[in-house]
Amino acid sequence: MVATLSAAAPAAPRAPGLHAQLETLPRETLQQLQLQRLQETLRNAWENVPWHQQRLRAAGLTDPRDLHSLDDLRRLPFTVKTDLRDNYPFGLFTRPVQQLARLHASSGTTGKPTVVGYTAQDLSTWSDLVARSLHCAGVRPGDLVHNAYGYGLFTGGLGAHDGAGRLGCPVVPISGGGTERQVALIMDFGPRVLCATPSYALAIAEVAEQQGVNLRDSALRIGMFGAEPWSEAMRREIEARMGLRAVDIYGLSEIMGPGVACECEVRNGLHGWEDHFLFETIDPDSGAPVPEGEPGELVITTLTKQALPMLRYRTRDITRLERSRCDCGRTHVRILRVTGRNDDMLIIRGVNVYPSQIEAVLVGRPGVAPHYQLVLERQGALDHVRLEIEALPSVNAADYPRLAADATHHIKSMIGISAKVQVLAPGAVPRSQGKAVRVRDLRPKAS
Ligand code: DLL
Repeated sequence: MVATLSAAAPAAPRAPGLHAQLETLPRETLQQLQLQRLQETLRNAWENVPWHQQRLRAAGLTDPRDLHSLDDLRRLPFTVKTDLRDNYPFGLFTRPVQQLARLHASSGTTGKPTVVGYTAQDLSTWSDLVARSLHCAGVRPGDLVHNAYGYGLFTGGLGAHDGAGRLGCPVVPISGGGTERQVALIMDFGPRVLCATPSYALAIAEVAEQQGVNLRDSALRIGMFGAEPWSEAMRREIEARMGLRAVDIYGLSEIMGPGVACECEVRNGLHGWEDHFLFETIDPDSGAPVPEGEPGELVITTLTKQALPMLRYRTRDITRLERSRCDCGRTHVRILRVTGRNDDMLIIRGVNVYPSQIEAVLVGRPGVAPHYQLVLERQGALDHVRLEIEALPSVNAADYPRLAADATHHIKSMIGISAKVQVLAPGAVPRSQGKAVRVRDLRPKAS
């Protein structure tokens, strides 16, 4: 029987969680723990990373113990991605690389990768948090996990792998790519859980359909999807084609990797694990805090990371924070679906647009496949945006102009922009094996 909620008595948690006590800590207790851990993090950064100490001194701190409340966090300077690049490769680590257990890196589109390091303790914390996230999404010990996140320097593969292991789940470490084989192993091994980017999950579904395999007949029940923005429309599409429950999992390598936040069964925002991280949202232009519930750039401070503590890291991800209690009983903040990155935002004739908004309109439209790319071009002095969409195989080429007109109309009425839509034949939009490339910038590079 489902417990009814009443305003007077908070409902007993329906999903107590893997770390039940920690996941339901009253806010005051959580904040005490956060302050204590923040002070320790600051001391670690101050004493072991000259760069941090210099910047904290410049911000007016004379001693790392000079931080007495969580509100004092605002006195600390932000850290940005270029700070990691400028200190490449190990300049922000608190200890020599010989004392670390692992390195990961994210490949930048320009220049050097961003390198992140973990102590053995950091890896253990990470596994705990991914295990907690998987459990929060409904995964249970013994569930077979098909892990199609890329293994290697990307944090997705090994992060999900270790977390599943920590929960007591056997893992198929297939990594990304070789999509026909993925389909065969899903049918033969019977995993209950699929870990992949949402765009790659869709690519797996498509190949299965081309092979005449119905993944709805497989044992898959839960999809742990993240590493890129995706829409509710995409969630419905994947759920319909794979017959599973699609859950959003968030993270970034600079902070840890997957498992910084994850949806629970209520799926009304992703629980950001506040015993390990502090979450803020700021106005991306002014850096000022935005009121709770308003969209802003997510800023994260780590509270337990040893090798690479991060102070007020600007993620460039745009989201909203909700601190009201979730129906699941967890007290940790809810980070609403990340709609996109600040740097992915396009300004089309004065209107700010994220690719995921376009996706939300396109996916599920009759005759249109859920694959698309935005192409940026320069014509004369002006930037132009072309939207390439793909027709379903069942659509006759003579109907492409009608599809284009239909998409143009819906994008105009729902997002407010006039897009130039081009309909391509089935298969023409490149398929992802990891993070999908949604924007192709063909504009001449500034010299
Ligand atoms: O993508 C870590 C990860 C792996 C998360 C597997 C979830 C699952 P990075 O490669 O450093 O790390 O990329 C981090 O990806 O700042 C967001 O812009 C985006 N991102 C990650 N998860 C989500 C999500 C991993 N659930 C960057 N929704 C982040 C939207 C996401 N964007």
